[in-house]
Amino acid sequence: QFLENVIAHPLFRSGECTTRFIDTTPELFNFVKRRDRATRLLKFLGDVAINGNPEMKGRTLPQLPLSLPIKPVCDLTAPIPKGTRDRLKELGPNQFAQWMKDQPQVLLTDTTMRDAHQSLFATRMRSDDMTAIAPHYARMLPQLFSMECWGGATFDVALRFLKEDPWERLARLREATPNILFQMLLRASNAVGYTNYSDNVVRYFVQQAAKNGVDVFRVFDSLNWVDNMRVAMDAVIETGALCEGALCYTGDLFDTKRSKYDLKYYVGLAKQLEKAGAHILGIKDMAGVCKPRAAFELVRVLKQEVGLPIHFHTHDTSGISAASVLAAIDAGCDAVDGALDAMSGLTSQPNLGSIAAALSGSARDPGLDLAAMQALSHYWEGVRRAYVPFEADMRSGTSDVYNHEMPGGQYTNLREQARAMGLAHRWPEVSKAYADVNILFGDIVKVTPTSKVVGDMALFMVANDLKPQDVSNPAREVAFPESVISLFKGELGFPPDGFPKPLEKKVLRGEAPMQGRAGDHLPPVDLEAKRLEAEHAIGRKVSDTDLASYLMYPKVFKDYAEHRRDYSDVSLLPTSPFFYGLLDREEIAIDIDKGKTLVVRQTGRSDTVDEEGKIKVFFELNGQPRTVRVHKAG
Ligand code: 3PY
Ligand code: ZN
Repeated sequence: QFLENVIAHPLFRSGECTTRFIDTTPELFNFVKRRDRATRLLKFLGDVAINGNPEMKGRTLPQLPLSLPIKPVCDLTAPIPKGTRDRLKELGPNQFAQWMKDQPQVLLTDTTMRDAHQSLFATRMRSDDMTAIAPHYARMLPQLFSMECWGGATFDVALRFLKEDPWERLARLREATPNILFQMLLRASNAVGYTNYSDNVVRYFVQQAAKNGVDVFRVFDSLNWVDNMRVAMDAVIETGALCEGALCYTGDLFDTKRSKYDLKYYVGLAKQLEKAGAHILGIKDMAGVCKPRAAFELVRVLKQEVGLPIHFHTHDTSGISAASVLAAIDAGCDAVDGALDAMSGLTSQPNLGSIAAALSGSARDPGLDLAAMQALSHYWEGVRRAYVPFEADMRSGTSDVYNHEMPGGQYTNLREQARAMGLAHRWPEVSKAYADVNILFGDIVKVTPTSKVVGDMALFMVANDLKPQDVSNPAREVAFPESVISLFKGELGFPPDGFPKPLEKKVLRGEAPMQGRAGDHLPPVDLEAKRLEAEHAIGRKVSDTDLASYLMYPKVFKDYAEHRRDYSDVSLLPTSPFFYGLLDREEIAIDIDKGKTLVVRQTGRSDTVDEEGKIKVFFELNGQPRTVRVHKAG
């Protein structure tokens, strides 16, 4: 605690302390008795019991108690079979890519732990639900190509809403599944954020991710600007990990009226990515608009034009994405993404179990154990029940996706944003405005973060009853959202043909957009100075991975660190008590360390508020009575 006292001391924070600081500051040696982890976790549970989890505010809660997810029967003491990660270690990335092309089977990625929940329930899946099943994956599905389990929105949401450390999630998963490649989604210069970072920050983030267990980096740029991907791609290649350079698919390959995104455009992009050093070429159909015919033609031609293995990713928003996946495979695609059955469909990926079953016995049979996939899916079915309040009220695929082109990973998040702004009932207008904004912006690639800007503008238009002609009318004053101004300035890069000039003029009020990459204008960040700044901000030592979090999201990380200080590591709680609190007489076990388990039982609560406005919540902790006093909010 001495170091924490030093860091927290006002004199130290002011930067004015001298070498005599320690000798002349006796209070540095005042050590407060820190409440132990169990007490802090009880405080959290008490708060949720009385005030609810803030995340649940305004949502319809499920019927409690929830039945627990059922884990498959699996001998977890059995040795872990070798998998793709062992092969990568053996071959290195170049030969591994060659192996991908040479072997006849189609390789499968399971996106359940990243894109599937990002797309189905606003990225809210907690680490506990993932780590509980990770050792089963290692033993039951060692033939998987990869597990996409990190990056994209999961980083931000873990810290901001779930109050857990994404790096700890990665470490726990890595320990449990050492044999299967872990894949992350990296937004190139935007890393896992919504804006371009300094080049050295992007490099630092990639190094930390590789060091802590990411093997495959799917790198994309939200405007398909390959020059803006090089820093991230070079950093990945330098770590020895697999670099999957992804082109984002948008529009319609066969729509001659929209020739901007034709075959020539994608072949050109793929060649640039190959030249930039990608080991794998990703086709990232983030909205799920790549129709079967387009998927076949794209893969067929790209297989001829580039020498890289191809990995196809899509979303099932339309309801027919499995047809696109099978078409891509027919055209020679090397690897495809899907989500395990219970986490598939709608805005998520197509059904991995069904794809595997459809291919079984064929020349390209992926060779996975179908029964194992079903057993794991059964577990996810149970997990999903706890997240129902975050799901969009969507029961079927919708061909409307070909109009709005909203990424699957954005859909539930944007609905969330609309809900928070009181616009839930005007969702059809939001989705129409989203399509209008795309046209206003010049028909751009929409994927994080450009998709976020389009979403912000769509919400802004609906909230302010603005029509596209109001936005483009030079005589009509419009207070554009900050993110729109930033986009037109070029802070996220540029589409190949720039933004439409008249709107650019209006948004930037005549100011010129920046020239070149944002990264060329952003000075390198002094990482050690930032570490010190972070330590001052949170009053404790900051690890390398903490620093990476702070560099991405300084305020979010600070809030998270405060939450952790007050409540300890809430990621260790099972999901139902985390979101919904314990029912009276309900008991849970919390594994706080290897071999150290807390048994917590909520025994009741006081009926009345005391003179300080507090309610007592009664627990038993390992059989001993404990009371938590909670301030009743509101
Ligand atoms: C993300 O960047 O989070 C995405 O899922 C983009 O599709
Ligand atoms: Zn996706």
